[in-house]
Amino acid sequence: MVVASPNSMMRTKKTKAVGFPTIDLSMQDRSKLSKLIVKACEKYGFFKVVNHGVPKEVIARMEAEGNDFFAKPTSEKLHACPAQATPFGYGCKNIGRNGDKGELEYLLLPTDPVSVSERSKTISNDQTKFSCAVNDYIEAAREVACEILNLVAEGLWVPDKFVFSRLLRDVHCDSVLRINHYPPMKEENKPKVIDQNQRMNSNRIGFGEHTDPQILTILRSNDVGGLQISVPDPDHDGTGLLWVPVPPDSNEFFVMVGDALQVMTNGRLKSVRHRAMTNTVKPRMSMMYFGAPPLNSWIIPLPNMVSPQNPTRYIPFTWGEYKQAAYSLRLGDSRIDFFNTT
Ligand code: GA4
Repeated sequence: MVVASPNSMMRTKKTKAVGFPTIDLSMQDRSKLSKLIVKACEKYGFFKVVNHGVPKEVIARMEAEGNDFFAKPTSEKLHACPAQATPFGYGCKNIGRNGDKGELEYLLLPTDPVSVSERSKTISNDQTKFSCAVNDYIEAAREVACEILNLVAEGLWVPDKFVFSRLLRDVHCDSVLRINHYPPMKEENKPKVIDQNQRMNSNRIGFGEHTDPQILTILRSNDVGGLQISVPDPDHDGTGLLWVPVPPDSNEFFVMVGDALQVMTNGRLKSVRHRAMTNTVKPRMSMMYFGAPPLNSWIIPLPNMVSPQNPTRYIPFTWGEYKQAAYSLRLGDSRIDFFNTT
């Protein structure tokens, strides 16, 4: 049974409870665990993991480095701006290359230790401390991602259980770490908007709705809410959608299926549409590890996900091609649709 803890329950305007799954990674029964994970990925493309085994100290050091960096004066943060043609470094409000804006500032980092160390020079006064904290965090998040992906493969009866995790462990993997900082918005700057749920929502969108292009995302935030996921509205036979706020939990991780995993499972697992809202009171800081394959990897539905009854839904493409397409589109575009066979 997928466990929806009471604090992850959310009442919609029609007083229907919408819960999302919480998965205990320390569960002994591996077959049951893999089934729970697959079920969560099929239904929501999203779940929370508890008992993940990442030491608190690894998370705390990463959090401290993020806080120290964003507390710096803007003039200093700008030293970490991206070099031309790379998305890496410090960004403020601009998202991607096609005019998307958000109410946030962020750091985007590559995940290989040599590049992290190289980048650290422009980010921190203590390069070694910063790169150690980042590398330890990346390693821990990758381990969580790989364990979940092995369980996904087992739950889907894929013969090679390392088929997904091997891509994240490849030395040439294109994984990314992102640290987002949403400063509190002053009341007078907040326009009133009617959201998808047809409710007045006076919070401003901090990072617009999108799906993550990669294989799997491991998200962790401080104790400030803001993340919302899009789920089927139980009142409309699954045809309508609702935005469901995710209560923050600074000790645990949230897992999101990305587009590449949706394609490799021939659409069985769903990449989750999500967004982040700002608030008036406290700064929110989130950190995401985006697990991605090497640029030249083919993203193709796995043979056991395809049958005469369930033919392949996507044309073959490499991760590099998909990434290029993502950067040529807007944040909220459904880029996966460009690769449909129909
Ligand atoms: C969404 C997930 C990651 O944050 C990210 C984002 C990237 C960026 O901010 O540079 C993208 C966005 C993300 C998807 C579409 C493209 C690329 C902005 C954008 C408009 C780092 C990623 O890999 O894709």
